[in-house]
Amino acid sequence: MSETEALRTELAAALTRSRARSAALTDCLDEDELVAQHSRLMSPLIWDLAHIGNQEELWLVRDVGGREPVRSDIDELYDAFKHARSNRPQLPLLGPVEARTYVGQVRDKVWDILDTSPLRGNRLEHDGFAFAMIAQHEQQHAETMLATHQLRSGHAVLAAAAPPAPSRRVVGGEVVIAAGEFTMGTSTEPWALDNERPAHRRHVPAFAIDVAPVTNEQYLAFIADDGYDRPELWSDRGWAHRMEAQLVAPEFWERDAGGRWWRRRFGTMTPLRPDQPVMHVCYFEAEAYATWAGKRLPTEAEWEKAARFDPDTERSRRFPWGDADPTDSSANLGQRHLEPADVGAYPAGASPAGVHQLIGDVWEWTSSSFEPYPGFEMFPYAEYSQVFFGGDYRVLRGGSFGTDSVACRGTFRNWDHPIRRQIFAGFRCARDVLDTTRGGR
Ligand code: AVJ
Ligand code: FE
Repeated sequence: MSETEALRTELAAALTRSRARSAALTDCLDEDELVAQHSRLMSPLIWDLAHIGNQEELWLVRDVGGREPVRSDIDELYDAFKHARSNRPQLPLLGPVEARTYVGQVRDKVWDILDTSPLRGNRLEHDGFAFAMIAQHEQQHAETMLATHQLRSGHAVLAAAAPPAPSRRVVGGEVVIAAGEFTMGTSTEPWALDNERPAHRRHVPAFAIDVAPVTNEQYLAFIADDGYDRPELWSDRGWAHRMEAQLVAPEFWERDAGGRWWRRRFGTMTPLRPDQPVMHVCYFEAEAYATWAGKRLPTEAEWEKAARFDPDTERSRRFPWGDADPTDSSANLGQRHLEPADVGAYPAGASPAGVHQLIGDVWEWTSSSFEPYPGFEMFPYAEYSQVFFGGDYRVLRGGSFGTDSVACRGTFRNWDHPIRRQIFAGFRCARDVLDTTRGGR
């Protein structure tokens, strides 16, 4: 098989996998649940599905393929910038049957277009970028649909195997990353999105970073020490939000009469697992916990250096474990499990410095706002990244158990408002250290 044919096969596999997931997340619910508003923060699931098809039509059928529109009458309905999520249930959306027909018609044309694209030449087709961008888009919406599933009330409809048990004790550990430059971002990763580019050198002062994400048990100690009632632990904005939203624990946590904590997970109540990364906390809660622990959140550059920098070769890897794509033993990705694994469950995925579970399990809040890298070039559309730069967003890194590997790598950047808790986000802490090594400043 030629390299181009291997690439075509890989793109087809990514597109098939994303569609199987979108179908599984929508086929398991009745029509009324597909059109319902499960939360004002989310779209009806059936909006996500048709929006996935519409983006695929815009980029692959019309732009790459140069074909006639499948449906030009619905572009406006599925333009994410025309209608707020909370208003989408009121729109004259395609019904479940129509939406499924639509995405199927678009996909049929895409198979034909993928078969005939040279997968090189113009920038959109080069290395299959546009096809991979659409697979990433569908998987990002599938993760959003998974968050909608978590928000819906009613009986459980999703099932998956339990995550692997830990094989290392990593709670409470931290490692020091020496001061120095490293290469952040990428100019060579073929399917990296515009905000991950270009590769550039960054000097990062020495810092210490937690070996694992903060666990439920660690977070419980913060709650038990009145963390939610001590304004001095919170930023001004964080405290104002904590008061207004009456935050007392992570979202989906419930305490029974005996004082025992439970977590609602996709319609099932389960006892809180002590060594599992804490999840469904907003940025402000993460920040307050870090202050309580005598630490702080890592910057985005610190997170990426911990995840990618190999001190032996002084180069940045694609992933903490090296350049190979993720496998089932390196990271908890792809909704193989419906929750994060306990910390210490993926020793094969650790970085050279011994930092665990940077990829998969939970998205990790960083202290950085979402900004372009030096030399940023918008591609192929401003509404993916550019319009969000300078807004009220914090960067999240690393992906969750619900992130597909096509939309996850050491350079991948996610972002959300600092008050959001419905995403599968947790965090790890960092702190300043005095640098004693050569080259430190
Ligand atoms: C990168 C996850 C913030 O869901 O708003 C989906 C991804 N962009 N459709 C989002 C996205 C356009 C985006 N995030
Ligand atoms: Fe979208």
